[in-house]
Amino acid sequence: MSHTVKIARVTGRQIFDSRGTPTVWARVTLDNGMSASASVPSGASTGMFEACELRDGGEAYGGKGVSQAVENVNEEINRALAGQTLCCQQKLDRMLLELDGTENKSRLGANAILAVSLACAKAGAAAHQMELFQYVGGVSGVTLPVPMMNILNGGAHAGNNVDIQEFMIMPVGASGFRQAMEMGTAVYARLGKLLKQRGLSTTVGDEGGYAPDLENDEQALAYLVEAISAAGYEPGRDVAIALDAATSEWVVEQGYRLPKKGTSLTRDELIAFFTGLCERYPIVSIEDPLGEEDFEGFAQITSLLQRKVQIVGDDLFVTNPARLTTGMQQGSANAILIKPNQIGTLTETMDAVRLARANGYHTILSHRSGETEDTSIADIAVGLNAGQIKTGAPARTDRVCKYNRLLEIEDMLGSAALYRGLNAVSFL
Ligand code: 2PG
Ligand code: MG
Repeated sequence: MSHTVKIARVTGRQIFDSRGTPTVWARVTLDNGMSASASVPSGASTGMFEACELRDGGEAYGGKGVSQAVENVNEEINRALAGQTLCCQQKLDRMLLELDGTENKSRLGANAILAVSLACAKAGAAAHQMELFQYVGGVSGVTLPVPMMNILNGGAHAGNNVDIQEFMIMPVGASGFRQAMEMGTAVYARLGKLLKQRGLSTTVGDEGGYAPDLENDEQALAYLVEAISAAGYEPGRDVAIALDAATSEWVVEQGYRLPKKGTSLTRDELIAFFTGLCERYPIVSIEDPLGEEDFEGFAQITSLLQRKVQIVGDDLFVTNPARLTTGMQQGSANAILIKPNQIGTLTETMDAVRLARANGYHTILSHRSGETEDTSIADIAVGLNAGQIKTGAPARTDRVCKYNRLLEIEDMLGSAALYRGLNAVSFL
């Protein structure tokens, strides 16, 4: 019986993410000889309220080495978990939290803790001869997420002159995930052709989307609409648009300043800018339209747009149930981005999803701009019926591996698989 299976040891290693930056990998080996590994991603536009990513500092790797975090896995965490029964993810995660003992996981590192937490879940799934999505969600985890595919990159993820970080497409009119991929890849290819025809760059940013210099940010939206139509789809009905403005990167003392263009805006002007874009383009979702401390501004834009547009808190909530509670009390946003490494354990990630859903907020599982080959977020999205996933362009293996895993899960679920299309995003 698998509940008698025990953890034999936990090992860690420094590996590299998709930007060539060190990150943490961990393996959990069981006393029956089975094992599972996981690795953690890393952000560039990191929220100030995220759990602590422990980095070495100093000269090596530009200060970004993770040898201390890896040592914590190999030493303290290994000592604490070796011999533990692999019975309950919540119990193992609580042990990790207590062992760390800090508010933001700064002693052992959220990168060390999450790698072990996810490896425990994968080992648990393997010991029960289950897929990870089934282990996470049981028989109720059957919803394939609507992908948000970031096909034009700007902000901190690209060297171009575009300030908005992510211009994404959502194949809301697809009947299932496989068709969503067919639609998304067709639009991505069309956009590449269009940019080439206009003499614009088709090099890509950190998440695999094109990163051309443009006359202004709005032009990106016009290109997306043109690419959607050119691929044979109706903008808004078949394929809609989502933005991540990541405006925490724009915050200055007096309001906001677009880092690349140098334009200054007040909060009201920023809100007017986004509501204007929503009138002119088929936008169904905007993430971080205001800064990470501006619960009030978030509440204002939410009340203006909430019937039509999903307002997503990423840096605002940082997958943290306490910050989400503050937001819910004030009516800030109506959706939450869920990034396991912002909070640091699988259990707390699941808590955030549950709290959001119980209060009518939409949930979007998300990658980071620095990624690895780990596909856990695909399984978590299905297991928890999150409804949406954001994991980059349908290009570059660090992004596509998540989409490919979802294709595999859709096949495994067969006729049980659900895809909610526009219902996953809308509030009508
Ligand atoms: C975001 C993420 C992922 P980063 O802002 O939503 O796209 O970026 O990982 O750089 O924080
Ligand atoms: Mg974001």
